[in-house]
Order: sequence, then C-alpha cells, then structure tokens
Amino acid sequence: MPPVISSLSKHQEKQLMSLFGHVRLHLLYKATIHGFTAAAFHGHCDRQGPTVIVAYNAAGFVFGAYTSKDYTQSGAAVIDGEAFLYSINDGRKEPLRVGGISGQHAFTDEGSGPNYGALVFLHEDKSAVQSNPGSCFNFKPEEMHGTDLKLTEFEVYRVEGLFFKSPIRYIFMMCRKKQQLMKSIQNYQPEIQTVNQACVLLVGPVGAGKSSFFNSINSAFRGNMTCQAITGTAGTSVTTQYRAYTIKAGRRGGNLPLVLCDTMGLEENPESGLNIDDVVSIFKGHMVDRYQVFKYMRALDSPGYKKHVNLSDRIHCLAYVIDSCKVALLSQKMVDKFSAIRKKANQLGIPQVLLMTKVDEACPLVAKDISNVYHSVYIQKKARQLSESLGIPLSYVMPVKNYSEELELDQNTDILLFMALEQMLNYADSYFENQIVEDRPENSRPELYRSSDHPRQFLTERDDPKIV
Ligand SMILES: Nc1nc2c(ncn2[C@@H]2O[C@H](COP(=O)(O)OP(=O)(O)OP(=O)(O)O)[C@@H](O)[C@H]2O)c(=O)[nH]1
Ligand SMILES: [Mg+2]
Repeated sequence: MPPVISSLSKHQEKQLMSLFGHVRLHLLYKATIHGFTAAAFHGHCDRQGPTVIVAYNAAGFVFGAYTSKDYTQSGAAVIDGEAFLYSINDGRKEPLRVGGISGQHAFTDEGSGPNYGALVFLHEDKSAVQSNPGSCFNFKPEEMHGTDLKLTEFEVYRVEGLFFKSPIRYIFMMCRKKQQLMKSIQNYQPEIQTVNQACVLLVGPVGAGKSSFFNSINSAFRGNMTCQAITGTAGTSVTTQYRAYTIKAGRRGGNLPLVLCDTMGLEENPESGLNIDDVVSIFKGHMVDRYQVFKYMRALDSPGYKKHVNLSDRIHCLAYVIDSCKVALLSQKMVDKFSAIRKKANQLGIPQVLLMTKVDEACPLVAKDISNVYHSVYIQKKARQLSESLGIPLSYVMPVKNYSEELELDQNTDILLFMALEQMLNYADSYFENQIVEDRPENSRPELYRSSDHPRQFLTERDDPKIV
C-alpha cells in the first residue's frame, strides 16, 4: 500500500482512540486514493481482523462502525457482541457510542460496501451512506451524521494492540497476509494470451537499491537469503550488465509470472551511467539479457540489440528506485534525467511506480519495527517530496526495505516487498489493457486478446513449498 495519510485531526484521533483504550490504528484503506467502491474496500480490508470504519461528511461529522470480526464476503449475517457505531462531532464533548440491538446481527458480510443495517457505507459504489436507524443499531440521524449522507472521505483502520495481547494472534494474522500476497503474485497472469510474464524495469541512481530489490524479492520467494545480483557501493554503478531476472516460487518451484529487469545506475553526467537511449531500447525490448552497458547501444548491428521483438520482450511497468535518505540530495540534473525517462515511458504508455528504498536507514522508528513505515511522518514527508519533484502521484510511491545485512528473512519486510510487487503487477495489467484493441475485428488480432478467454494455469501450493 502506498503511504496514504489519515484525514483524522489530532482531536478526532484522540476521541476515536478513547472508544478503545490503548490501541494502535493502522490505516488500511482511504477511498479518495483507492476508490469509493466496494471492490476497493474489500481488496484492502478483507481478513484484517478488528477494524474501524471512519467516514467523514461536509457537515463536520466523523462517524463509523467498529467490528472485531473479519470481512470475508461470505454473505452471512455476522453476530459480533463487540461491534458498535460511533460519531464524533465538534458540538459534542464525548463521542457518541451506539451498541447493537439485542438479538440482532452486527453486519451482513457481503460483497457490497460494509452493511451495518442502520448504516450502509459506500452505498451503490458511491461516496454515500444509507441511513436506516432501527435496523441492527438505533440512533438519531441528526446525532450520528446530521442530515448529510454524502461522504467526503472514507477510511478503514485495523485496530491493533488491545486484541493482540497475545502475540501469537498477531503473528498468525501477518502470516496469513503474507500468504495471501504470495498467492496473488504467483497466480497473476497477464491479460494478453501470448505474454506469460510481466516485465518490470528497475531504474534509478547508482546505489539506490535496484539489484538489492531483486535479491530481496528472490530471497523472500525462495525462503532463504540469496545474492544472485551483485550489490554494494562504489563510485560508479556496481551493475554494468542489463539483466532480466526470473524468480522461482521456492527452491524447486516454477517461475513466477514476472521478470525483474535490473540495469546500470543513472548518473548526473550525461556521458556516464545508463543512457536514456539505452533505456528506450530496453523499454521496446531490444536489449538482450546480460548486455554490458558500457557504451550506447545506438548501432542497430550491435550484438546486444535484438531486432525482432514482440510484446513479451517489452517493458510492461517501470519502477523508479530512489534511496529515501537521498531525496533532498537529488540534483536538478538527476531530476531532469528522470523527467526525460518519464517522457519516453509516457509516450510508450508504460505505467510507472516509485520505490522508496532504505526506509530503515531514513527513519529510526522504521529501523526498530518495519511495520511503523506507515506511521512515520518522516517517510510520509519524503514520499511527498519525491512525488512533487518527479511529478508522480503520491499513491504510486511505495516504501520498501531491501535485505542488506540480514541473515534471516523477516515477515514484515517480506510483506512490504510483496505489496510493492503486487502493485507493479496491477499496473502492468493496465499496460496490457491498453494493448487490447477492442475495435479491431477478431481475425485481425492474432495475439492481442484476453488470456481470461483461456483456462488459467495457477501455481498450486504443492508447487510452492516455501509458503510459510
Ligand atoms: N539498509 C538498507 N540498505 C540497502 C537497502 N537497499 C539497498 N541497500 C544497500 O545499498 C547498497 C547499494 O545497493 P544496490 O542494490 O547495489 O544498489 P543499485 O541500485 O543496484 O546500485 P548500482 O548497481 O551501483 O547502480 C548496498 O550496500 C545495499 O546493501 C535498504 O532498503 N536498506
Ligand atoms: Mg545494481
């Protein structure tokens, strides 16, 4: 998840927390960023354990619902004695808390927006709430939400702490989250039938952590530390070869449906580091794996130039990789290089994301516990700065921590890496969507049709011995 920021004011947050006691709220979903749709809500909030909904309206009400149960889209009426509705408003000293009507269920766990009977959020996939007091919960509408049923914002937080007095439960939940992400990545299949793997290109300044990102993803899927790509620090780029790495799901597992392409680092000097013409060759799929990027590959007869290319050779998603500690040090020349690359990528319709690496070095709070990454004001500030200087929307900026000196894998680090990867695959899908020429007759599009017309070949858990 990108570093989305809570809209709660300090006062509202304090009032909300007073309903729970000593807890930590972890923002899972923010509708103005992820969309005011039931699908977006379920994509971020299903199976997250105890959660609280925070809805905002223009009349100044912050209101919502707490449940200690999971959302799973089971279709069942869920009984939850701990569930309650609440409302916070400047005109009131204490928050309003409304418990459920005795003998009635708390919410209906369906595929629509969260349905608490008396309050149905994201009603009809809109930024609206439907109010029916008396069904499951009872309240006076003017006390709950005024007369304003239109939502200006809608957020969902996981409620952590109180319920994780038992560390076992917390570990179990994070384990489940990691498994879900791994499965979703393994089961990914490009929208186009002739393409088996999405190609993601990593581009960034020397030492930003491009090769380490590949090593980290490879390690997380293998289940042990790997160092296939050479990493380290030097005056110039440690990586000199263009590499298109495949990744295995477990030691003896099959290849994942993605290729991570690692390159030489960018340098300020126009004559040094990765050249923009080379980047364009890579975008179009002309550069062969293991090409030594010593000099420009403009000559079409260069041995590293693949003349005949098809859609699967091309880059389907571009990830800019930037060291979080060096955001303020990005020179104008480097920013210009990024915008030149961005212009070329835009022309070719390649979706772009931004990986902020080394979040552990940038913020001591995150170094202590990687799951603090979304609470770190410093990381959020850096993400904003990057978004503004490179002109990339904030929701496309993803913080990650690569494995650098660790000897063992860490679950929270893996989750952050997988979340970034899953997002890249989603964006690669947007690239494929754009390749499907809907208005051409069937017989004139031999390779450009949706793979969903054909049975999907999913990896099974048996193929994936390393899922933990
Ligand atoms: N603490 C920390 N160190 C990192 C992280 N990512 C990379 N590093 C370290 O940063 C240094 C450079 O990482 P590389 O992966 O080699 O960087 P690169 O972008 O591939 O660099 P070039 O190939 O030289 O362009 C290495 O010493 C890594 O161990 C991270 O997220 N956290
Ligand atoms: Mg490298």
